[in-house]
Amino acid sequence: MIEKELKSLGIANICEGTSTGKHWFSNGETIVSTSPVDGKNSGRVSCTDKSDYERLVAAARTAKQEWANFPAPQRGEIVRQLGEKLRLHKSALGKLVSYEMGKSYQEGLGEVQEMIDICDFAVGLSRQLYGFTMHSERPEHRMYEQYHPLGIVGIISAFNFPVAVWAWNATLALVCGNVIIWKGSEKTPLCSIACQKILAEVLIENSLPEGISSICTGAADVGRWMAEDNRIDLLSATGSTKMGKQVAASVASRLGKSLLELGGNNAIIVTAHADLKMTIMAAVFGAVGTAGQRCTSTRRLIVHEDLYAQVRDALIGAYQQLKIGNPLNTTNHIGPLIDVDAVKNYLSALKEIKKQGGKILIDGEVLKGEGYESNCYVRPVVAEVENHYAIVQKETFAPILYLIKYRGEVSEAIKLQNEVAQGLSSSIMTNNLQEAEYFLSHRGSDCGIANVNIGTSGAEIGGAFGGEKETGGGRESGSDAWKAYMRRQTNTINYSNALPLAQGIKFDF
Ligand code: UN1
Repeated sequence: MIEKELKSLGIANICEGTSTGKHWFSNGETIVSTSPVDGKNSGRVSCTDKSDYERLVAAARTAKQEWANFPAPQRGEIVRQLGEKLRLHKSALGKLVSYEMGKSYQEGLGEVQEMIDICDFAVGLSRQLYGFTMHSERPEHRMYEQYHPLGIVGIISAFNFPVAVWAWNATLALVCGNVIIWKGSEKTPLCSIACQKILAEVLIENSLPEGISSICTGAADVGRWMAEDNRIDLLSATGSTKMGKQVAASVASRLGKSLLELGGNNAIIVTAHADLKMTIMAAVFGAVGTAGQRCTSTRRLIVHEDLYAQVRDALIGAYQQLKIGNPLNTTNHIGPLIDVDAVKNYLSALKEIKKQGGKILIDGEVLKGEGYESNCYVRPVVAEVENHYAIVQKETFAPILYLIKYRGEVSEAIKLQNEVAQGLSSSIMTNNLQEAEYFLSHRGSDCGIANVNIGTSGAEIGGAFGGEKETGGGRESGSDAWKAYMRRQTNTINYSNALPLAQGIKFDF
């Protein structure tokens, strides 16, 4: 199915396990990557064992000085070349993402586009790693701050964005002068290998040490080695809240730095002043796009009672038109879940909704028959629920949309929206200025992302991406998220012949 793409990405032989020599290859046990699209094997990849891990950390340590010595704009030039290669490989990599992960080909291409965009962003940033200057309280003194590379940045990413989240972290970390070690998801190892191969080629072409970028493959063990390793100066982890809590505890116990981007429980508030057509578009894409497996997926729709019946009926109508099937076929809207374990979670959530008193409007099922042989295709669900149900409070990584009714003012809807443990993305659909501004004010959404008249998913790379509460508090991607990848230093320089002390203290002897 993707032989041609693996060849054009130059990783066909690697995925058959016939690789030779390079330091980022591993010798541990073999995992087989199974595509949720057709249930077939797409390649075999060997996991990183402890001695491989030590080898690649050693390679990173050797490379880090040379890379940090390289001026930042020249580091930007390397990232520019990475962006150029990604442009060349966009369709092959997009198709690999779609086949290995199961998202639609359009979304696979979109993910690669995000990588290209963040490369462009990082190239510009490489000339803008600015610090402030301050006026000193002492005469003939100067104060300023500057940012230095941290050293080694570890990246842990999830299956749902198998290439873009790496790029957000990798490109910023690199222009900031760090070397990187990446543990991608063990569910999408070919995507990780493809990215590593593309970047390694750029490094080789520029006679730079390959230890600037390494990957390790494997499950929780490998993540644990990284979290416990004080040679990793920053660990940026994207994934479940459960994983994040383990990483946070482990990194904190060595007083290390972590950057966490974890689960969401994202809501769209639909007020009585919402545009119905836009609302339905935003809600349906947010809930079923990537089969509900984005951390920004819309999980809850909090609708004003005046519009409730209309929204419910329009949603049911829209869901009936959705086509579920092979994501490489662009006429389908929804592809498979990542694997049969994800299907199990979906089925148990469905059971819980019913048990806890939810009313199912569009029932779910696992699809059988031709085209659904992988057993990973499910029908998206819509259910009427109450916000406080335990199942609604949980992030279920599946296309399940909860419909919740509110009465009265927008503050009532915001209260419901904020009454969950997670705080990633949120949005309000309204043409009423007061409602929109209230939602964006400090009394409004408590999330890291708050949108007006667009949905909860599909964030652009230019903004800082991340959220509050159990989402972990970290920010990746745009704005000044780069600061997390550097260490800040405050410098005070005395160019007088005296030594006045700060705060007017006298110390004569
Ligand atoms: C994620 O789901 O981990 O907002 C990241 C979006 C994407 C990023 C999602 N640009 O949907």
